[in-house]
Amino acid sequence: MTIPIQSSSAASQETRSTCCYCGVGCGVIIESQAGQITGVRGDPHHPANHGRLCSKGSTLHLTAAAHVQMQTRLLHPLFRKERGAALQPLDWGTALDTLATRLSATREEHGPDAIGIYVSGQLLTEDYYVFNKLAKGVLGTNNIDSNSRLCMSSAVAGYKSTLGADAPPACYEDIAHADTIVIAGSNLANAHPILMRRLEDVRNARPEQKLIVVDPRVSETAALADLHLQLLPGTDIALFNGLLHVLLWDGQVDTAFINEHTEGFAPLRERVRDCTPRETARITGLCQEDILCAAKWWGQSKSVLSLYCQGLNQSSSGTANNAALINLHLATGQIGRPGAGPLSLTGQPNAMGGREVGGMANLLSAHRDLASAQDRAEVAQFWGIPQVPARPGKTAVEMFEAAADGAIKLLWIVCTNPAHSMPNQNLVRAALQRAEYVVLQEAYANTATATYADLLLPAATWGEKEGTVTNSERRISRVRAAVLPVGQAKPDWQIAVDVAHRLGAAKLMPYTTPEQIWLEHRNSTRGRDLDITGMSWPMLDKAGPQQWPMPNGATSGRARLYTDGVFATPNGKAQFVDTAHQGVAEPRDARYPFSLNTGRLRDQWHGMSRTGNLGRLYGQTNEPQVLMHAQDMARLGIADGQLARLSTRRGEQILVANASATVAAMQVFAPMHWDINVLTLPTYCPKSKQPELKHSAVHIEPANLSWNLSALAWLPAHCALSVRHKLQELCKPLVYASCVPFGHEPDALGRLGLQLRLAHHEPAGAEVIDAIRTALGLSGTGLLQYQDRQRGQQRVLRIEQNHLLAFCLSGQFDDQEQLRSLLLSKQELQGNGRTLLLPGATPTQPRSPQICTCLNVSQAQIETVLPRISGTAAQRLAGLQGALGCGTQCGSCVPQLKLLIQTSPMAKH
Ligand SMILES: Nc1nc2c(c(=O)[nH]1)N[C@H]1C(S)=C(S)[C@@H](COP(=O)(O)OP(=O)(O)OC[C@H]3O[C@@H](n4cnc5c(=O)[nH]c(N)nc54)[C@H](O)[C@@H]3O)O[C@H]1N2
Ligand SMILES: Nc1nc2c(c(=O)[nH]1)N[C@H]1C(S)=C(S)[C@@H](COP(=O)(O)OP(=O)(O)OC[C@H]3O[C@@H](n4cnc5c(=O)[nH]c(N)nc54)[C@H](O)[C@@H]3O)O[C@H]1N2
Ligand code: SF4
Ligand SMILES: [Mo]
Repeated sequence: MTIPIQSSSAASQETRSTCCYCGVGCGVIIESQAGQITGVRGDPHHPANHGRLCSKGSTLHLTAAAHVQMQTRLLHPLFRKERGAALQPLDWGTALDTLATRLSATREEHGPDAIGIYVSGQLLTEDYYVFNKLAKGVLGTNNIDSNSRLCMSSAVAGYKSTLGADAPPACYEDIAHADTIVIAGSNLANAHPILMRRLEDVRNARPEQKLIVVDPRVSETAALADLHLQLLPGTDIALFNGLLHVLLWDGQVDTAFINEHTEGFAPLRERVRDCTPRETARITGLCQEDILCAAKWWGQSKSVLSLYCQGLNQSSSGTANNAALINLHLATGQIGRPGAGPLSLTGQPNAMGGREVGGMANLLSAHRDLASAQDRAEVAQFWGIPQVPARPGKTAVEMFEAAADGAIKLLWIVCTNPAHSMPNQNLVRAALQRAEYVVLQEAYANTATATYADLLLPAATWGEKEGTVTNSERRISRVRAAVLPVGQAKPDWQIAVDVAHRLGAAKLMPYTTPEQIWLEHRNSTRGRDLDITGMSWPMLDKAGPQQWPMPNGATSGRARLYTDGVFATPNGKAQFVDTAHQGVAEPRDARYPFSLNTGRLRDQWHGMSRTGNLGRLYGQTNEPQVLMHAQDMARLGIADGQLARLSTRRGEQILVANASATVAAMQVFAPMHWDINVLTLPTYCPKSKQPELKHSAVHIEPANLSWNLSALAWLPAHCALSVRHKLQELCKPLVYASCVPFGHEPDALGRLGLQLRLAHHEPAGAEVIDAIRTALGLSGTGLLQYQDRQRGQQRVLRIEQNHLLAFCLSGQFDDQEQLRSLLLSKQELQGNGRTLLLPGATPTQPRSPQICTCLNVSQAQIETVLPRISGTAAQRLAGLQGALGCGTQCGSCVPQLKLLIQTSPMAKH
């Protein structure tokens, strides 16, 4: 089947590409007109999504709207004369010369290992390939690591230590074939929504399929499980070993498979001898019946598929967590067949591609190992250089530790935001400050890391770049440019090549197109487990995405690996790993009695540089938040929505506390999209060096801040995001400051909303408050104002044509809800609005979270309609969809709709 790559009519053009968010790797069709992206829809021919997109993918074009780009993108190179000085523009030639000179000087003075390059699983394979070659082949250092260290390195180490190669053996189709699906430490509903849609389809078609979810939290995914194993944090190995114990006891292991295709079972069998259901229940906090039930379903199913992600990976025993789950598959022969296997979900769109080209401190091209002299020699020969350095490179956490110690002098950060996403931020920020030269290659202008950069290089991004990515099921898709990069932005590979040329390495980097880079990468895979010598660039263009391996002569890629029972180890046998329960690195104690878990929201992406520019993507959660058990909040005297102070051994942060039945007592959950990594722990798994971002011990108390400010305003969309940035900078010194957009922008009047909430120990200075009011259109004439010195309150409103346009309350108040809902609803005011100035005006309902992003349907609306809809859960869902339209567009909110249906009774007649 030939799929047109690009089609155009006189007015508009369509370009096939790939979504730049998660590792599902959905195909998109980008619509553009006159060099501007105007729309996006799912590619019906793409095998990952068959035309569907989630709430993030389906709003990609809005993030590329001209007014958003102009206010948020990095448009040309910038530099700082000295630390703390303002950024100034410079031309590309000077920027590249400066960087090349700095690199050479650092290498000369301190040796190549004084340079650290920190890259990202969001780079395309070709970008990644060039950066890896630049570090290891040109600069002569292995100090190149990736944010994949925070994400997939435990999965890599888990696969290699058991199956022999870093290759997920199953594929998405297996979701449809499996009799039992085990989702462990993955919140599929939020983090891989289109796979969740596939799973929902299967559950509708085959209700007998069993779903087990292993998660300490009632995540959106766990809530839909047939069996939710709500274990204590960090006890997965105990659970998996306990399941193996029961399977052995019940004679449900596959002895023939173990004998023929594996090694190392005896010590593991010995290990799990004591892992009785009772002991397992004691460690995991689960009840024995649930453990026995899970073992029964696993043992009696023809096919078991497991899907897993950061709940297993981000752990000080991350590699062992992965191996313990893979052990179960090997012991029961649940691998290499349709519907069976351990399928690690990749987080970022191209974490897989990065692993393929060896873009980490311990890896080399085409799944080679830096520790192996033979692999190093092969790569050196392939590149035509005398040698690849043997000294191990520094992994992410080690790299920032070395910069904080002064050993690494120059940091080149590409397509990641370490001042947000690395654990133990106080150390990371000290490292960025101490490093002599920090280069940030970014698509967006205002990320947390930009504050520390001496040189900012503007990168082209989604919609503007050409290359390839590989998704979670080993499928390589083309990424295509629909428009030219904004401003002076350049593709990442191009920037690396330009610098290499200035370092005298033009011969090693002769590339002028991504295709040339991909061809070199392809050749490096010849004879390796990920051999793609049977693919070609025109084939990817004509026949669409392909799975690896696909060696020369093959007519298609392989959907499943190890179907013949031969594994990627030297003797072809898979290895059991003797995994022992270790628990979390920082257990709770009397001083830090809560366990802090972190993870993802459905509509936001990491540091929010892209998703955070759309008002509609804050509909679900619009403030830096921590979810707590209601009883814990009551005991600590924290009311719902109040600010709480969280502190760990490393730092403290103020967050809005919200009561939630999804977290167990003494456990709390904070979305990773806000600045919470001042709290988290850098301790890492000794094998994978992946840090334990999911668990730290935390103390919580009411924040008790006496001064507050709450402001909302409708602003012209062409300036609202710039105002937001200005406010964020202005309010940085305050202990709590949050400023986010709201609304389906731009509205009919071309406006976007901004919401500001501040809190501090003492009143902010008059000049700060004046600046805030000016930025929000609350200065000058035509305002309504009220000051109550006694109660320390100030209220300012702007009303135009009988509509509330903006308000700001400061001091002590607790009655902003009425103003809020008036402003959000754009209702016409009765009278002149003066009554709105009075404190304690009529209380109204608090804000109801938005559930459906596409159609802007709130939880309150759903809860009003639901009691009137009767029938089975499926009928009520259909009724709800019919009544309000929610969940009928991208479907990302369907898991939440199901939850609301579960908890909402039908009206009695
Ligand atoms: N919307 C959205 N989607 C994304 C991303 C995003 O930023 N936003 N990021 C992408 C990336 S890079 C990644 S890596 C993936 C991450 O995808 P996931 O790993 O699915 O997402 P998380 O929310 O980080 O964590 C998953 C779950 O692990 C659970 N967990 C915590 N501790 C434990 C434990 O000890 N054991 C077990 N079994 N579970 C535990 C958490 O409660 C959480 O529900 O998402 C990708 N998709
Ligand atoms: N507490 C806690 N912390 C975590 C996690 C957690 O679960 N809990 N998860 C960890 C995980 S799994 C991950 S993957 C990391 C993610 O952490 P980061 O990598 O820091 O996350 P992003 O915000 O996606 O950063 C990518 C940056 O690249 C920029 N960008 C986008 N496109 C391009 C491009 O084409 N070129 C260039 N040069 N730049 C571009 C974006 O603007 C963005 O700022 O966070 C980790 N941190
Ligand atoms: S599931 Fe959503 S975020 Fe992930 S690739 Fe598909 S559309 Fe993009
Ligand atoms: Mo990730």
